Amino acid sequence: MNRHAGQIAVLDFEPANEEFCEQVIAGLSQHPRTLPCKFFYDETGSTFFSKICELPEYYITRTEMRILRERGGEIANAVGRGIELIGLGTGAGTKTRILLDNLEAPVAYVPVDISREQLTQSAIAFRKRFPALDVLPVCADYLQPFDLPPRSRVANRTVVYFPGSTIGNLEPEDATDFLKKIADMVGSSRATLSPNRRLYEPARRGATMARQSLALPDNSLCPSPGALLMGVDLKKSKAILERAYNDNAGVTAQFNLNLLARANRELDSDFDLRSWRHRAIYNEKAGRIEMHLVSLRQQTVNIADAAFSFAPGEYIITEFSYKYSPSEMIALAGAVGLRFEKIWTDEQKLFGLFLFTL
Ligand code: AVI
Repeated sequence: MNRHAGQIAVLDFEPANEEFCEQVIAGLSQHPRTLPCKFFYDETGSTFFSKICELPEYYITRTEMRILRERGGEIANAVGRGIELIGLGTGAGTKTRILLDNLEAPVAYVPVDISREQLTQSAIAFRKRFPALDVLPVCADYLQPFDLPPRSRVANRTVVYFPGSTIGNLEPEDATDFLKKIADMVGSSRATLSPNRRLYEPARRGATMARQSLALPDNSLCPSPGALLMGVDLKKSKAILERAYNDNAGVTAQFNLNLLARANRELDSDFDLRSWRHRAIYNEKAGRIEMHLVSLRQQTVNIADAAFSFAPGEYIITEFSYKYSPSEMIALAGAVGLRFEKIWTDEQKLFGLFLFTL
């Protein structure tokens, strides 16, 4: 469905409310209990996340932006001219704007994000700033199948930009599957003019079907192989990491607790927010930050027709944020056929921007 917001047509695959309810109940029925981190990003949660990105302790966003600013010319050279850029989870678009400022004659920008309000606002701003660019927003959970909007111009290459180390929020096996889907997506980019090509459904087959239905010979479109530009938080000391997820101002705690507040707003639930505490620890063995919500007392929470009892100290896992060394990430992407081209990092090696091609 296409929804028009002002002058912007948003291709709409926003998850329904039932999905939230089902996944909350399923996650709380497991042991250890979990809540999916993708539900952090309603309007309130997205605002908290924007604040997190500005915190002195949270170096991730700032460092990626600095790399983009300082190495933007080199990055633009490496990805090439006349590309179409598909941004996955690009949010307010601050980083993508720096990238696009550096790119030579990009033809289209397709931001894909779950937060409709932010997506629409940023699409309006991008149209103003880049009048020659086709800005084609898609509201979707990009981990699920979604269609790409029809593009009117042929690009030299399809490049996926996956910023912010969101790859770290997936379990390594899911990260591998997701990278495979991206590889399929950029690999099938020769059919780039095909409208409504469904992504992530046996993508190889999808690409073949698109070629057949358009009767396109191989190599007819998008002559360069696709590429992935991905921001990844690198492994570092426990102290730096735990500080980043336990900020002094308590914004990350508010962001975490908003998940329960959102359930109360949108589902028939009765979480008492004063009875839960935010906690973030670095699990060195697993190489991940774990965010928890810890129950401060014995309590029962009702959600729709279900009831869940929590003992004092019992916790809900709300997010994993995996950290990778460069070699670990190169191996992960290599396993699905993505060839490592280059990494740009800051001087402290906090963060890496990786370029992979097919
Ligand atoms: C979006 N994602 C990469 C963030 C992270 O660092 O894992 C989400 C976040 N959670 C707490 N602070 C930031």
